[in-house]
Amino acid sequence: LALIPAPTGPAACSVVNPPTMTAVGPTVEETFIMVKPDGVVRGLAGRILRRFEDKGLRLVRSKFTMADRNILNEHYAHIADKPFYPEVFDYMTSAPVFQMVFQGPNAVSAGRTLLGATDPMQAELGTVRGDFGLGVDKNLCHGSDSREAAAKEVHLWFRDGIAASRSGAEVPSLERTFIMVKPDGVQRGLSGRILSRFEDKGLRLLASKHIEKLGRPKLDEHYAH
Ligand code: IDP
Ligand code: MG
Repeated sequence: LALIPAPTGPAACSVVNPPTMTAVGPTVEETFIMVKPDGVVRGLAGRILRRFEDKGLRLVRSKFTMADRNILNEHYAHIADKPFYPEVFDYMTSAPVFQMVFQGPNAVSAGRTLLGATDPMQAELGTVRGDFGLGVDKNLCHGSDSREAAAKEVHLWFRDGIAASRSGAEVPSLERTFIMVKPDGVQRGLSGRILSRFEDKGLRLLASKHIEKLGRPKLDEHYAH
């Protein structure tokens, strides 16, 4: 402790006369994050979700679905005239996507930082793309790049609510099981860790939804026994 210089100047004054906390501080934002088909197929949805929860962002919506083709075209309107867009479209519709909305201070830029650069070969290690990807054609995850884009994307992908969505990837001969992360797990930001345990075991996610508050009738039926 003796080695740490004593604070001087304005910082020292603030100890005596602390500034009020209300006027400053980052704004709470929402951002739209989507695990792309390569991330889903490789069983990385939970690990990716976990990184956002570990950062302190709060999961407020999610669904697991095949991307609607029309919405996808709207979502990627800014690259629709690029020569690589047909490839992007085929990739994005090749398997289900896992879509999420996170809330938190500076959620948009925090989300972009967690993702890393668009090209995984340029992305820093420690980021989702840097750690898990090898090429720009399969970069694992989407994240809104501005508050405006986030508002637009949340509206685009969630305007129909969070109806139970099916991936269309079911294999009838295989068994299915129903897993529910309970409120304490969700509130403590453990959804990603729990989901990744199932994916790591080799089980495939087939459907998912985030329910803000369970209704009594549904609960009564679930716990009828
Ligand atoms: P972003 O996802 O990092 O915001 P954008 O420039 O918005 O990057 O591009 C949207 C998506 O288009 C990228 O995430 C990637 O999947 C795809 N993409 C971008 N550039 C290329 C490319 O040169 N070849 C193939 N796909 C690309
Ligand atoms: Mg973008």
